[in-house]
Amino acid sequence: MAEYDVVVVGAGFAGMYMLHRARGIGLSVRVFEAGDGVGGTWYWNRYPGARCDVESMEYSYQFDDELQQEWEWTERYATQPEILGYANHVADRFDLRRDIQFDTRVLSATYDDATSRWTLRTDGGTDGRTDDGDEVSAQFLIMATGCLSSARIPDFPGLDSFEGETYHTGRWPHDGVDFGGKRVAVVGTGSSGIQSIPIIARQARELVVFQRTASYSVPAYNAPLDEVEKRKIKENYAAFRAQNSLMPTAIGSRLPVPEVSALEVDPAERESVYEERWEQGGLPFLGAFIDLLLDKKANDTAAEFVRAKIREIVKDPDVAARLTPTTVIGCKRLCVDTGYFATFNRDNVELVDVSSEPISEITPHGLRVGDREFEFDCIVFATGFDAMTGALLSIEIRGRDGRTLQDAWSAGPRTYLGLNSVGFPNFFTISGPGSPSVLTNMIVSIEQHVNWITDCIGYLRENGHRRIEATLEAQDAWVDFVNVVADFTLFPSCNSWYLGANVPGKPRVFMPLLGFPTYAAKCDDVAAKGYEGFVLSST
Ligand code: N01
Repeated sequence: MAEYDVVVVGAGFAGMYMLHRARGIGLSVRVFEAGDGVGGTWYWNRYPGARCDVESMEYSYQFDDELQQEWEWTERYATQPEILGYANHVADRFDLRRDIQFDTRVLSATYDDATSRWTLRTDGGTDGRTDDGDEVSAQFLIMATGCLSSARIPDFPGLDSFEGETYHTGRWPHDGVDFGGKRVAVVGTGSSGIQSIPIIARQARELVVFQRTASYSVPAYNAPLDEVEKRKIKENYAAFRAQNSLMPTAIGSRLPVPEVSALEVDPAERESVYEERWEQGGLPFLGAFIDLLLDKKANDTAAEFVRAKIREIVKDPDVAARLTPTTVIGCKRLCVDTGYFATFNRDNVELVDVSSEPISEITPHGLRVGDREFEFDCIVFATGFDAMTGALLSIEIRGRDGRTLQDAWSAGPRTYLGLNSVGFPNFFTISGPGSPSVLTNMIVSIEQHVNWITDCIGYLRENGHRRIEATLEAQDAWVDFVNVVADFTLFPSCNSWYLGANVPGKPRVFMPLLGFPTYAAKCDDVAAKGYEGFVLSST
C-alpha cells in the first residue's frame, strides 16, 4: 500500500492549493479527484450561462503575485469556461497534475488509533494509474470536496420512465446540449436556473419553468473589464485583497461600507441608495445598509424595492405576481442575473407555479402537475445540491473507535472552526460547516483554510506531534457560537440549503458562519496559542 503524509480529496480550488502548499513544506501528497480534470465546481457546472457571481478580479488566488499579475480576466464576471481555463493554468504553472489521480472516487477512509494514520479505499480509478492498488495510507486526511458538489435531483416518482433527455445543471455534459427546436422544462429557479433559463429560452422552441419558490435576483451588468481599472487593481493587488478580506463576506471593498440602518434614512434617500446599488449590479446590493440581514423591517425595504423592479420588468401582471418573492431577501443566496425576469416576456416561455401543487410525477413524455400533463423533449433539473455535508457524508469516514462521520453528524454537522471534528484525528475539512465558506468569496476562505492547515501540520512536525484532534468542549462551544451568530440574523427564517432544508430528512442546522474577518482572527489566535481547543499528542 502506498503511504503519503497527506491525502487530499478533491482537485477544485481547495485541493489544488492544498497540494501546492503541502508540497511546499516537504510533504508527500496524493490528491484523488472524481472528475477527469481540475476545477471542482467549475469542472462540473457547465450549464449554459454558468458564471461566477463574485467579480473576476476578486475571484482568484492571491497566494502568488506573479500568477495574479500574469492572468488576464476579460469580463467583470468570469464565465465558467474562463474560470476552468484559469484552474488548468494554475495546475500547469505549479505542475500539480503529477500528484493528482483523476477519475478516481474515494469510497472510504478509516482511522487507525495505533498508527495515527488513515487508510483510504478508492474505486481504483479509470485512468490506468492504479499502480498503488485501491488502498493508500496517509497521516493526514484533508477533505477538499466542496460545499456545492453533491448534485441532487428530487426523488420524483417515475423519474426513470422519462424517454427524453434529462440533465442536472451541476453535472452538465462536457460537449454541451443543443436545445434548438426542442420543448424544454427547467425545474428550479435558484442561481443555476436563473442563469441558464434566459439562454435556454433563446434556443428552445418552447420552455416551461417550474418554480416552487420565487427568487430574488439583481442584475449582473456584466461587461468587458475596463483595462485602466484592471491595471489600477493590479498595481496594488495586495492592498486590494487585504481590503476585501476586511469585509464580512470578503467581497466588494470598492463600494462604500454602510454605516447606517435602512430605517434611519428617509424613504427618498433609501430609494436612491437602492437605485444606485441596483445600477451597479451584483451581490453588494445587500450591503446597502448595515442591517439588511439583521432586521426584518429593514430587510422589507430592500425586498420591496426588488419586488417593484420585477413588476416593472415583467409585462404580464399575473406572471409578475408569481415571480415576486415574498420571503426575506438574502435569506437564500441572492441571485445575480442577466435578463432573467425579462425572459418571461417571451412568447415561448411559460411559468408554472408548483408551490401549492407540486410536480407529482415524471412521465415517459414529460411531467405531471395536478391534472395537467406537460410533454417535453428535455428536462433540466436546476434543483441544487446536498450542500456542505453531502459530499463529505457520501464517503464512509470512520474515525476513532470505528465511529462514522454520518453517525457523529446525525443531528447536524459538529466541528471546531469548521476545520476538524471530535473523534476524527488528523482530519481537516477545507471550508467545512461551521466556517464562513459559502457566505464569502470562496477562494479567499479556501486560501485562509489551506494556509492554516499547512501551518498546523508544519507546527505538529516541528514539535514532534503525530496527532491533532479538537476537544469536545471547544467543539461544543464553537457549534453554540455558530448558532448564536445565525440566530442574530434573518438567515434561519426561510427554507434554504444553508439550513439543509432543501433535502428531505436532513437536520435543520444553519451550517456556515457569518463574518470572515473575525473568524480568520479567531483561527490565527487559536494557532498563536499553540492550537488552543485541540489536543496535540506525540504518541
Ligand atoms: O440550487 P438552489 P442552485 N420541485 O438550491 C428547486 C451557488 N451557485 O444550483 O427554493 C420543484 O439554490 C428549489 O425550490 P425551493 C449559489 O451559492 C452560484 O440554483 O427549494 N422545485 C430551487 O428553486 C447557489 O445558491 C452561482 O422551493 C424544486 C431550485 O430547485 C447554490 O450554488 C451559480 C424541487 C434549487 O435552487 C445553489 O444554486 C449557480 C422540487 N421537488 C449556483 N426541489 C453563481 O456563482 C428543489 N427545487 C452565479
